[in-house]
Parts: sequence; C-alpha cells; structure tokens
Amino acid sequence: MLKLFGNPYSTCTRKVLMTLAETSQPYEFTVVDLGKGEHKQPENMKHQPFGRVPAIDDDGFEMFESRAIARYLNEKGANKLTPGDAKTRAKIEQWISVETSEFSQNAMKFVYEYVMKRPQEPAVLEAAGKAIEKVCSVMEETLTKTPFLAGNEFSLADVCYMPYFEYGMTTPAKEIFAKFPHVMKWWETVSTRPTWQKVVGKA
Ligand SMILES: N[C@@H](CCC(=O)N[C@@H](CS)C(=O)NCC(=O)O)C(=O)O
Repeated sequence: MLKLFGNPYSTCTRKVLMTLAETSQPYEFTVVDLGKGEHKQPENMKHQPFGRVPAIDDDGFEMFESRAIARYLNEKGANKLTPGDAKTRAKIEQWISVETSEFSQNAMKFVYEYVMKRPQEPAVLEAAGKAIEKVCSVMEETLTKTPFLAGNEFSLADVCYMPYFEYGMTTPAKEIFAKFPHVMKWWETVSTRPTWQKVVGKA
C-alpha cells in the first residue's frame, strides 16, 4: 500500500492528496507534525532528506518533491489529470512551471504573514503582491478562453495552484485575486470539487 508522509495543512502535501483523490488511489497517511518539528527528525529525514514534507513510499519505491510525486501518482492512477494531446500536456507543464517559479513563493509570503503569523517586511509583501497580480493577469487571459488552465478539462496544472489559493483567499491576497473575474470563477469551480473539499477538511 502506498504510504504518504505529510501534513494535511501543508500546501505541498495538499497537491499530493488532491492528486490521490482525483485519481482514486488508496493510501496510508502518516502525519508529520510540523509544529513539533517532526519533519526535522531522523524518522522523516529518512524519507525527505531536506527535512520537509511530503514524501512517499510506494512498496519500497521512495521519493520526495510534491510536484514530482503528483506526476508519478497521476501516471499510476485512473482518471488521469493529464488529459488531451501533447499540446494540452505541454500547457499543463507550462502552468506548473509558472506556479513553481512565479506564483507559490509569492503567495506564501501572504501565508507566512497572515496565516502562520510570521511577520514579513512591508516591502516583501508589496513585491509579492505585485508578482501575484502579474500571474493572475496572465491566468485571467487564459481563463477567459477556457474554464481550466490547460484547456477544457481539470488537470494537474489547476491542482498545483489550489493550495495557495485556498490559503491566499483568507488573506489580503484575496483582494488581488478579486480583480480578475475569470480567475475568481475558476477558483469557485475548482475549490467546490468534492475531492478538494475533503482535502481541506470542509467535507
Ligand atoms: N519543493 C518541496 C517543498 C516542500 C516544502 O517546503 N514543504 C513545506 C510544507 S508545505 C515544509 O516542509 N516546510 C517546513 C520546512 O521547510 O522546514 C516540495 O514541493 O515538496
């Protein structure tokens, strides 16, 4: 049985949980308590050598890095989150790359400040806000044409943004998101999926 080591509140773990839910795969979840520093203990570092979460052990096949894990699990699952042809899959990769390089690190500044109460310099938040706004403006352009980031179907690209939107919506980043009506409509659509509601403990 697939073993997942992570934390249900962790953004990176949530990408994996959502992938598992959407692709209908059973797993055994070992909760790593970040508050107690368990992620830095040898037990977790055996699975995740950087002392973070998540990691998996799939019948002896061990790996870490949330996006890589999500891609691997998607390969194995039913109802794959990589629909369509080569062009659609290339767009999925494009959007995951934007999330990794432009979006999540900036969205996390708001999460640190307002959710985790780890004070950020005002200039840091301002720069993060501008970066988020830029990404949302590019998303908006795409989402005026198609309901999901990579086209007409929900995909791994959407999954990768969801954990950051979920927390971001509880912070002033929400006001940035709200400038973009198609982004807001997309968020309403993806966040009300029963799978996501379960992942975030709302169902
Ligand atoms: N690139 C890694 C990042 C993992 C990561 O930063 N996880 C966070 C939780 S979302 C964590 O473990 N933070 C604790 C720490 O870095 O000490 C991935 O995608 O899995």
